[in-house]
Amino acid sequence: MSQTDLFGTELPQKPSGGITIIQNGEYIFQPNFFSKTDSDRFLKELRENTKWRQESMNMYGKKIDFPRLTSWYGDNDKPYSFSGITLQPHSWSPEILTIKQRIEQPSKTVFNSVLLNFYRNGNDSISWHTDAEKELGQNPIIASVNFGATRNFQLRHTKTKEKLEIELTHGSLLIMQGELQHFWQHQVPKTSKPVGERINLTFRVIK
Ligand SMILES: [Mn+2]
Repeated sequence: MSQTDLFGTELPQKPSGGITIIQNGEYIFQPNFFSKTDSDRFLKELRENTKWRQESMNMYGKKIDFPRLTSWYGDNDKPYSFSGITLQPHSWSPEILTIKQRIEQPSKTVFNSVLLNFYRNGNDSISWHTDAEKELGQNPIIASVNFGATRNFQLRHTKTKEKLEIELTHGSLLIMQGELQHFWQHQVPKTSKPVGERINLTFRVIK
């Protein structure tokens, strides 16, 4: 059986759970890392218990809300800056700590911080960016956990403009590693399809 992309082109079969090597980067994608039961429970708990915030940025003197809610949890009080804002972490909640402990073995990493994003519907999104902030060090390992609606995650090579797409399903785990953050941008585009709520956690190591 082969997968096809949006244009009906055949894509190579990826060994489930293995490392996929791409030009200037590597990733591991496990679509069913968490069981359906666990995923349903985590989605509900994260939705209700997380200290969600509407962050905004200033653009030409106008306050622009980010098209998603965010929250930052972590080990320590090191502030973390991204997209022009600085966040102080909340202390780990039981459910976030459980998720962190479950993904550390496949990631071969002990994480000390996580950024959570709440995509309320298809109008919420994140546009092209990299997770290559200097606090994350050289070649950061980023583990992305997904609950709720499936959203399309796109990667774009900054030089060749090659594009890859991964459907981030309920309970999936995507680990990005190698030099990927230096050569590939990523985004979750808006969609006109009716989609439900999605919560994404990206675990990181802040140096
Ligand atoms: Mn990112």
